[in-house]
Amino acid sequence: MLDPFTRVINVASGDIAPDSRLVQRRLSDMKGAYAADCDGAEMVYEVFNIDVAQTNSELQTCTTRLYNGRVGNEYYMTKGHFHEVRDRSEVYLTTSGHGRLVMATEDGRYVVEEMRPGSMNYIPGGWAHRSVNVGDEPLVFFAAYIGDAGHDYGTIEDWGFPVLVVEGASGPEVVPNPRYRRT
Ligand code: S6P
Ligand code: ZN
Repeated sequence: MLDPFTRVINVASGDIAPDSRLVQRRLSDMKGAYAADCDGAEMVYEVFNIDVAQTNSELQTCTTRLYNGRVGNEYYMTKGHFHEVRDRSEVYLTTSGHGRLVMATEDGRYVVEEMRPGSMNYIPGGWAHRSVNVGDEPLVFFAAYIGDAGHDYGTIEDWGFPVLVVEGASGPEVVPNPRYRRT
């Protein structure tokens, strides 16, 4: 049995003290995610994980710091994934910045929700999810999900999401993804 514990989250930066496991995604890790080519060492996002046993009796928790920027007209975003165990749900709480949460089912339905400080986004089982930073500062959010969920990145790498969030003439626009399921 796990002993209770406490961590302190910097809600502005997403940093977790005293310790966490850091995953970093740079432009070079995002090849194929955008319509335009991307490469290089520039950081796109960082995930600070609090590791517990990956069982359905525990909750995995983490923060994500998604930087602001664009590749072509597409905003910086996370890779996005289904949970490997498809029916595992998740909640996000945004603590800083401004984003969109793109969610999609395997049969092509999609929902796009706002992410602002204080927004709690509930991601039901079966919905793939990707966060997009549409603001001009880092987007920071806390996530909690069922411990044995796992991550299926391959399906999204193959299919993409049904819609993209792009910079339009007067701000962010949600447009159909011309590459959806064309692999
Ligand atoms: C985990 C949760 C988030 C993401 C993180 C990075 O289930 O949805 O912590 O892992 O925002 O996104 P991605 O798609 O690279 O895992
Ligand atoms: Zn997830």
